Amino acid sequence: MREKAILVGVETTTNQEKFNDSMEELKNLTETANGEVVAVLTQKRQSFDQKTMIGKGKIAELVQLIDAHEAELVIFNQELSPRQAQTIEEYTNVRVLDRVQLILDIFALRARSKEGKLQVELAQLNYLLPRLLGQGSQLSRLGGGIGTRGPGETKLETDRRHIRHKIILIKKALKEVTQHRERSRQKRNHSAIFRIGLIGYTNAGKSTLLNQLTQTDSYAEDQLFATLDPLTKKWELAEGMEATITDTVGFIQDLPTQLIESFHSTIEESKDVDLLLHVVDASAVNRHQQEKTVTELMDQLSMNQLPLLTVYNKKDRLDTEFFTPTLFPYVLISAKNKQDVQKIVQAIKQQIMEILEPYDRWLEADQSPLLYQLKKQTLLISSEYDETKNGYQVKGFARQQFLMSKKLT
Ligand SMILES: Nc1nc2c(ncn2[C@@H]2O[C@H](COP(=O)(O)OP(=O)(O)OP(=O)(O)O)[C@@H](O)[C@H]2O)c(=O)[nH]1
Ligand SMILES: [Mg+2]
Repeated sequence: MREKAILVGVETTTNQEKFNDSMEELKNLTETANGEVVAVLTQKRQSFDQKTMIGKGKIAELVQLIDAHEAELVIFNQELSPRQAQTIEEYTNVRVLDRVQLILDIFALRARSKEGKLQVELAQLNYLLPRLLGQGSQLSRLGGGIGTRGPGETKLETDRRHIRHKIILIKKALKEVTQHRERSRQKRNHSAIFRIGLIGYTNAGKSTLLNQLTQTDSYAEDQLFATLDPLTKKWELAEGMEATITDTVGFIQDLPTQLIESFHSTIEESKDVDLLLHVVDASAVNRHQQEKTVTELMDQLSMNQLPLLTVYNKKDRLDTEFFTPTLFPYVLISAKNKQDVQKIVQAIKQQIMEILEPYDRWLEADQSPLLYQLKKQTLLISSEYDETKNGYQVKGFARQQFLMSKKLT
């Protein structure tokens, strides 16, 4: 059963540019959280109302809407202060959430790994803590439904002290998981494998692209935040070179800061790559806004130094004649089209050739184990056997480190 929700948004002079898109996104988010949007209430104001965000008159309108649609909850697009949420609840007698809580709820639904679950719980508790103004009602309603889910919901204590204690425990557990991850990351660093990371706005098609490239079934769905935990898969180029591709959680506008902090270690992981693929839904009406959100977050997370290839996706939904790219270098593809996937493979190869060092060497015939290594661990472009000299002329691209360790420089 989908819960009936009413969305509320306040348009001010500071947010008017993004307002419609962000209301549309709030609707998608609500549906992703298994809610049904029965009505949308918007209002233009100079500034937010201190007590109720939307003011008394509009609250009365909201109450009428709730009655008319038998709505079970109200979701505000703006972040509510604890007192505002409480006041609005008193007027409306239904559950009141804001955008941050909704996003946290979706993350709670989606988290699969131990680390992901801990991160969501930490973010939820951090959000909850300043909101516990000693009112018991706030927590006693944690029974079920949108905004109440989370790994720790049943154990949530009504007491701030308890929550603080819990935060400490989670941080400790998280540290252990992170250290474990760090160890395996270092192990991976020692191997010369080329690492590719996927980033992009939620629903852009990252998981679909990963599946197409690696021909496996990771979790692709037309839902926001289908992927929460990073997922690394092995990928082999036609030339034989082995690489890994890591899928990550999709970015979103106004990503709550609590979340960015909680997911730091996951995001750190996607910084540890040789090449970033920024997947953009080229058919999204608010494409430019989405691009901007991602590039700004990349700046904030100091990811802007990494080699980057933009993948404009969902070409099939687009009149390509009128398509103007904004980010370079780029490829325009449909991740659902097998031939297009070849296009992106070519573009990735081009990037690899720019990132790695070229080599052009002679190998004696008895060096065939090294030839095998060159095939697997470097981008071997050609290897020509010369009968008279009994050896191979090999050309390709490899890490400097690799070339040095094999004395190929
Ligand atoms: N028409 C069309 N749909 C696509 C294409 N690529 C992906 N999709 C669809 O877009 C939706 C989202 O794809 P995902 O691969 O789950 O997107 P994502 O970027 O991994 O999303 P998150 O994990 O939520 O960040 C799915 O319904 C896909 O089937 C494409 O080239 N064309
Ligand atoms: Mg995904």
